Amino acid sequence: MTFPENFTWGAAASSYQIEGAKLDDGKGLSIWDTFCEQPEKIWENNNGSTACNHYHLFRDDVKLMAEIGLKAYRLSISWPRVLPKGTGQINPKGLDFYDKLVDELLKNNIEPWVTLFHWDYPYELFARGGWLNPDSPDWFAEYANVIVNKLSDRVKHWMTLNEPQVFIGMGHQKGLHAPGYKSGFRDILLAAHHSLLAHGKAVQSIRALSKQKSIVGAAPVGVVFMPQDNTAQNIEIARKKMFSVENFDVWNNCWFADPMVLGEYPKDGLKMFEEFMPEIKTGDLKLISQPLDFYGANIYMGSYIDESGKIELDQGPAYTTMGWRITPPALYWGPRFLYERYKLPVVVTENGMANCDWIHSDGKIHDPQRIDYVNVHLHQLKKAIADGIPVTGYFLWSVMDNFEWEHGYKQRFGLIYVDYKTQKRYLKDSAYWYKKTIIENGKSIL
Ligand code: GCO
Repeated sequence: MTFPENFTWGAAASSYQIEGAKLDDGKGLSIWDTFCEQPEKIWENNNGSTACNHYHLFRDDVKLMAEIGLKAYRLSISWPRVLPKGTGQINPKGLDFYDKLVDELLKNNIEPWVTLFHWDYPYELFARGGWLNPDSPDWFAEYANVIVNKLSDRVKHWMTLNEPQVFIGMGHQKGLHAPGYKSGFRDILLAAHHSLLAHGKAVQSIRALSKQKSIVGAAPVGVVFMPQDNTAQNIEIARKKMFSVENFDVWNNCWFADPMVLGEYPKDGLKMFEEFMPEIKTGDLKLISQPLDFYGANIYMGSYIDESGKIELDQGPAYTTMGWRITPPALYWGPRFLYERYKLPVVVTENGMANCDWIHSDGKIHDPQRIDYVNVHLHQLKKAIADGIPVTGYFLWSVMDNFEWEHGYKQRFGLIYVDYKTQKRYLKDSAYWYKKTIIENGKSIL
């Protein structure tokens, strides 16, 4: 059992969570800037205005990534940094930042994997209706064109949207993320449909304008269900659960992935949501289902399913500081079920844990929990590979501690510890462990 040669060992972060530089060099506001301006939305009223100051410290950060030995870095682009109003006028200095970042990564032999949208939507476009506006897919296509034109001579790997389940579900339905809406279900489905059209248009743009052969996917969150045991019957029960739509929300796999990959909305969802469905125009699903090269899955945990199809909760679970249960087989069943349904090579575009890290009295950051978490998850991933599931990469979330959305700086996910007061960085024990794992191509993952 080994990891394939050329396996992509990476780590990830996103623009709003690390860059800071809220208004530097002509950047426009994003809905996360304005959401954080509202009192009580974020833990201790934290915000991403400075975050890790990566905008100014990116060269040092790339150096640390190189020291960890990352083969790839998954970054996202701040749309309003490049197009301050979302469309129209380009901000050359904003675009230049990503240009330099990509160069710096390549100089250090780190492959950039670029996500076009990781939630920092331009405020100006939000004021015009955001994802509810029928022009929103075209706005996104215009933005994608700018980025692809600028970076595709060096960037090969692309992801369109990060976790539509979350920016629609948490942002438009629950109101816990920007823009903070608690909309009715009709608006949820409309915004979701527009984001799917935006995905399709962005894939078209990447294919049409890339200066080299592009490798394209999206990064939805994998909502993973796992069987109690390996009996065929229980595996089918978990699989069925994993690809059903059961609630009036978008927290499932197929509402986004089925249209993207299979070219149709799931039938159970269509039936359940019938009353609230937006108009689906001729050609919409064809546009949405542009061929993809990989399925990016953000997987942190899964739920065990009992024989009657219900979620089984163990007592006294192991959990992270996010309160998330630690369930390593999610990294076996998730990729396996996703591959069996969508037939695309899987890249784990996020996996990791928040831990209570601090600088210990010996000046180091000992995070054995994270080391073990990643170890046991990689073990399960290796098992999936051994069972014939084509998994081609793994991105640890996150390369560095950062602004964890409504949790602010309370949660630390990084391989690199960030002292936000001084902006000093320290490699945690897990970073050294990951370095060794990468060098050995995962040989010690048993
Ligand atoms: C997500 C986001 C990340 C989070 C991470 C931990 O995919 O939810 O991509 O921005 O920080 O998942 O919650």
